[in-house]
Amino acid sequence: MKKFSHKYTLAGVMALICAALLAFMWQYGFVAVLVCIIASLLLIAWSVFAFKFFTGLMYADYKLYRFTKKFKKHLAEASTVYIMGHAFSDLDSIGASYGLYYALRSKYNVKMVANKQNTLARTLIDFLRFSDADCTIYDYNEIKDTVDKNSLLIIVDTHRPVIMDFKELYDRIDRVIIIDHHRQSEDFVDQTVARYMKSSASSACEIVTLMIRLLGIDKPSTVAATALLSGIMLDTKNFVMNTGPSTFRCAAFLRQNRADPVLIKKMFSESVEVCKRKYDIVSQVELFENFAIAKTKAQDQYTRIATAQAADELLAINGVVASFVMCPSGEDINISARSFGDVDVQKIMAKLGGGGHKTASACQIKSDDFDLVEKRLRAAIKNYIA
Ligand SMILES: [Mn+2]
Repeated sequence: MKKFSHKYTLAGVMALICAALLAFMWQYGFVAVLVCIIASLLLIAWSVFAFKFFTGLMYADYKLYRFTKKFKKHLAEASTVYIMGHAFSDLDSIGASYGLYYALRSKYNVKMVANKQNTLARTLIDFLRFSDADCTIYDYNEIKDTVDKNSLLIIVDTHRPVIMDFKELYDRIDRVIIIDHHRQSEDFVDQTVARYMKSSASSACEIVTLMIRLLGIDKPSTVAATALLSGIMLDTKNFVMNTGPSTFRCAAFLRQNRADPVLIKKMFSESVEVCKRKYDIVSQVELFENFAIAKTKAQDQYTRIATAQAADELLAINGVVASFVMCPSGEDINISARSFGDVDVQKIMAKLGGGGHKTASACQIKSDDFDLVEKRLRAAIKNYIA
C-alpha cells in the first residue's frame, strides 16, 4: 500500500541539492552560482509546499486519503448526516462516533445516534454530555421524523446490519458509509456508497483519529481527544492487542491534545456487582488442553460485561492460549472467545456460526443446554487443533 511520508520530500530536496552541486562543479563560474541560487529558492518554496501537503497525510495511508475525499463529497450532498455505532455501544463505537461528529459538526448537519439505554459506554456518554454542552446524542425515536431521501448514514465500528445500534434507521436510509476495523463477515451492508474497512487498524477510533486530521482538525478538543483515546485503549486492552505503529502515533497525537488517560482509566471502572460476577466466572474455569473454558448461568444486566471481562482475564492464566466464556443471552447461549493471536478464535467461533477478530470473537447458539453447547465448543476447538 502506498504511504506518504517525509521520505519523498527529503528525496526531492536531496535531488535538487545534487543538481545544484553538479552545476557548480562543472565550473561555469557565475552561471553555476546563479543556478545554485535559483535552485535553492525553488527548493525552499517547494519544500514548504510539500511539507504543508504531506503533514496532513503523514500518518494516513493513501486509501484513507482517497476515502476521505469521497466521504466529503457524499457529506456535501446530504441533507442530514447520522452517525451511529453498534448495539451495546462501547467506548470505541461512541468515541469514534463523537470524533467524527466533532470534526464535521461545524460544516454539516450531523446528528449522533446511539441507544442510551443499552450501552456499555455509559461513563463516556455521561462525560460527553457533561463536558460538551453542544453534544446531543439522539435515540432513534427522537430523529425518526427527520429522515428523508437525502439522508446519509455513517456507521462506525461495525459493518453488520444485525448488530447496528438502531437497525430501523439503517433500513430507512439508502446511502450508507461504513468505517470499520472488523474483519469482513458475510452479512455485509449492500447499500454502501463508500466504505473504509481496515482489519489491521486497532480500533474505529484509530481510523477516525487519522480521518479527522485529513479533515483538517489539527488540534481536537480535550474532550474529543479523550473520547478517541478511550476507544483505542479499550480495543487494544491498554495497548497490548492489535497495536501497530499507527496506533501509538495516534495515541501520541491525542495525548498531545490533552487526552486524559486517568479519566479513561476511571471510565473502565466497574460496579462491584460486575467485578464479583467476573471473578466468580474466572474462579470456575476449566482447562481443556491450553484452552480455558468457563461459564455463568446467571442472566441479568451484569452478565454481558462480566462475561467479556472474564474472557479477557482468563488469558492471564499461565500457558492459556485462548479463553471461552459461555453465558445465557435471551433464548441463546452466547460464547465470548479471546486469544493473544496465536490461536485464531474467529475460526473456532465461525464453526459455531459466529464472527469477529482473530483475538476476540463471539457466537450465539440457539439452545439453553450448556452441556450440549460446551460439547460443541470442545469439538470446534479439537477440530481447530487437528
Ligand atoms: Mn471497535
